[in-house]
Amino acid sequence: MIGEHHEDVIAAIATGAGEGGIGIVRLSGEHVLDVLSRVYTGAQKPESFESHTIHYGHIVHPQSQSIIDEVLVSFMGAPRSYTAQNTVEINCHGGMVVLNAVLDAVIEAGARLAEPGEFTMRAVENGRIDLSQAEAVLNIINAKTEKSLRYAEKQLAGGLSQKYTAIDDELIHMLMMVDASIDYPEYDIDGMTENEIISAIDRCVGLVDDLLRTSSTGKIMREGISTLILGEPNVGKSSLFNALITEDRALVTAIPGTTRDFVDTYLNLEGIPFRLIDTAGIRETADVVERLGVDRALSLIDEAELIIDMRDVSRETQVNEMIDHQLQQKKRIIVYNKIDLNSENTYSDCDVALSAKTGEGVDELKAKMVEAVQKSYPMSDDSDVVLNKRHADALTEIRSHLTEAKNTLQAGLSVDMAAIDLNEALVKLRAITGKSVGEDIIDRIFANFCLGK
Ligand SMILES: Nc1nc2c(ncn2[C@@H]2O[C@H](COP(=O)(O)OP(=O)(O)OP(=O)(O)O)[C@@H](O)[C@H]2O)c(=O)[nH]1
Ligand SMILES: [Mg+2]
Repeated sequence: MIGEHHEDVIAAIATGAGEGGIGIVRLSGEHVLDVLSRVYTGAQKPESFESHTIHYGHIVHPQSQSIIDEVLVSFMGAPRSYTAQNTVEINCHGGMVVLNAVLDAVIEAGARLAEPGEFTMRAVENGRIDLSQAEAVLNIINAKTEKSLRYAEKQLAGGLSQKYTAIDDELIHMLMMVDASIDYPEYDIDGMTENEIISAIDRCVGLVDDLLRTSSTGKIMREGISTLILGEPNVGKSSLFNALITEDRALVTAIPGTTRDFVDTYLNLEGIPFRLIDTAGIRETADVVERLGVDRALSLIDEAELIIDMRDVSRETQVNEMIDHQLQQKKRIIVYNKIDLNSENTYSDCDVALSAKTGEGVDELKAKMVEAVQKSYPMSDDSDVVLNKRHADALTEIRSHLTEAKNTLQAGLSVDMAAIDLNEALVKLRAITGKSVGEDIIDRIFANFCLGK
């Protein structure tokens, strides 16, 4: 179990792998300055460093005292640091060889290599942040757009934690009422307490629902809106894909059936991440490879959140009954392509008429894509959004325990039985915030962290 040896000084390379101007080796633990003093030479001895100061010097080998690198060392004293413990950051030159040499030196000087996520875990264990805020650190690192970043930053600042605390308070209050009515049934005049509990449950379900509504936005911020470009062969799907991402990624030729396997990439439109997928043109075909591509395209329809249904204005579109029915259930933008071939015409029976070749109408399509998403997902900048699937799953379970407790009370069954469900709801909620949370959950979360975080 990580985090057991809380007094250890832990160390890791905190910056990304590869070359950079600067690389950082981070250390945390009560006796971090002792470790540093064995590998650092400079004008001032580490023992006398004041908190939140930076020092110029050299990292040297702890035995031979030979110089490893010229560095800037910053010291953040407890509790005003990332981990809320004494923390040192060694700013070295940014190559992997030098960073590894500095890391080896501090480990020889008494530090221990940190487990993935151990720095953030110490911040949780020291009560500086809760578990949902720790996950926000990962959300920040993985943010796909500036909008997802903003939601993650709000989560780190404790916006969601406050909402969870409000639900926690309600649940504790209910459990106290339940306990009271079990211990002193004589005070329950005409089911007063039960009614009170039922209305508290309703209030609590309201709070949970408010959060659950944001989780669909969270999902798309996490995974992107899966957007399928679909149509017959040769209508210009790959050309549109390339025009949208302004890059020549997908193969384009005049030969129908060019795209086989799907091609996908992320596209950021006004802070909304779209996972754009170019697919094989849909048609009956004897070609085995092309048919696999067509099957794959069809199998993606179910999962897609948005379909760009593409047609070619220079020829008749064959309506494919089977897909057409499937597509009608979906959010769909009907696009006519190649308007440059037929410039006199006006097109009223589609959502956007464009030319992937000249770029005319492509911006209009982008606006339609954004509009389609904004209609279905709340995206105000100042709302707290449940980004993590783990939270959304727990909230769903909390909701069903609350409903179960209410049903029990309304059916006139024993209050003890309702108490079991309310307790379960509290356990699930605490698993989100990490208050007395099972260690297995903590391990799973921190295993996704990288070293040095
Ligand atoms: N004139 C004109 N030609 C276009 C336009 N868009 C695509 N084309 C041409 O249409 C042909 C097919 O384009 P692709 O983008 O490969 O079409 P696709 O739908 O991906 O085709 P498959 O992968 O075979 O299903 C190519 O010769 C393109 O240059 C357009 O807006 N105007
Ligand atoms: Mg193609």
